[in-house]
Amino acid sequence: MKKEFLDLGRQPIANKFLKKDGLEDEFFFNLKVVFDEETKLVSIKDFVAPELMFNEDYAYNTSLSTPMVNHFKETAEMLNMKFRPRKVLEIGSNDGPFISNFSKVDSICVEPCGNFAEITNGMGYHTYDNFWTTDLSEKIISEHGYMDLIYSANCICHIQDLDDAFKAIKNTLSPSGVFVFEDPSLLRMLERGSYDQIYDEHAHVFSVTALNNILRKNGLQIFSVDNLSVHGGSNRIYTCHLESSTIGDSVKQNLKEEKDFGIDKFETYQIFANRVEESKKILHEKLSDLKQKGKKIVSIGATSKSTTVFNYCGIDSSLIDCITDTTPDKQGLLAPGSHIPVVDRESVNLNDYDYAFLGAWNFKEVIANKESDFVENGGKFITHVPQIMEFS
Ligand code: JHZ
Repeated sequence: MKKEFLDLGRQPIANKFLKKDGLEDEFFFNLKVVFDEETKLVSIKDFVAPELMFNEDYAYNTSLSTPMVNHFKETAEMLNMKFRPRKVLEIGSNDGPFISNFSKVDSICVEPCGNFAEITNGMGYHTYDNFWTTDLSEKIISEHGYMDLIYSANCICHIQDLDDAFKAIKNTLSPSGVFVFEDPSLLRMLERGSYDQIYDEHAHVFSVTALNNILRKNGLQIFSVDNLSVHGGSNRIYTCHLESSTIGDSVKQNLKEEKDFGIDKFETYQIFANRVEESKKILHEKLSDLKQKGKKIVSIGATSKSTTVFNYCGIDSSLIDCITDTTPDKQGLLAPGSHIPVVDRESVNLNDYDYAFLGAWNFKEVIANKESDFVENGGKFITHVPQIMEFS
């Protein structure tokens, strides 16, 4: 049975940045979150139609993020060394920072956002401009054969029907093949109070516990887990066909850590929900108070996560003047729901502001280092993770 524990209110499409004249038909939905007592999976209660989120207007370019490009290069090198795969498939390849480390002859991509599928096709990687399903997996097997490595980053948690996705992966994997994927960690979200990991695209936030249950049901087993710092705390999950590898200590350790935290208990989620409501109250009060004192506030990073925060906490351009973002496709547009203007970082003198809210809190160190001049001039950062606080 699925039990609701959190209501994040009326939310827009998190990555759909808007033109001033495109506000009337903005799509909204109710973002409620449920816990499945049987599988222990945490999911959005009412999914948004995938075509509304993942299409040719998708605005998140991985290659514009140097830390993430480095992360994917290192990941590709490590997987190459460990598994020496010949045939490689990436699901959700975005603009190609991972697949570009593999051979064009033996590697293929699946990417439903047309703008990105065009890029990796242009780079020479056969890219299917489709959602990942069992139907597509059959087509891929007939055209390319079985895969030795299937990799996916920040994409499997976007897939609403996990049973179908995992069945399709099992079908496509060669007998000794591995399926490796990484997504934000539910445990880290619960520990850090980072409720903004929940938005339309994240149909689920994964624990190792829930994945272990669902993968097994679909003929796959987890044999290793890496805990990563990217995206505010993620897990890299290594899987293979059932019984085809021994289960490593990292799996047992992660399952134990999650059990000790109470990840399998509904009460844990009720406590989290209370913390989230408190965070909303404090953040809104803090920003309102600063504004009343005549302070100017900017936000850094027009992230999907900040869409959740601003819409849940009722934060708009009366509190935050603008959001700076390095992504050209977001600049000159209005942030989803809050309609705060998104501007190029280069067009803003940060020293004109007293406070900078970290929409991209997961890049806290990178941003603090880059913006040391702001701090030297008396500027302060505000973050809501792990609790509402100022720092400089
Ligand atoms: P970032 C994305 O979420 C979307 P987001 C996606 N759905 C997903 O699953 C998660 O990642 C994992 C900008 N920036 O990576 C660049 C600056 O402006 O936290 C990006 O627009 N200045 C695939 O959107 C944004 O911030 C900087 O100095 O929450 C970061 O977005 C830096 C470092 C970044 O992901």
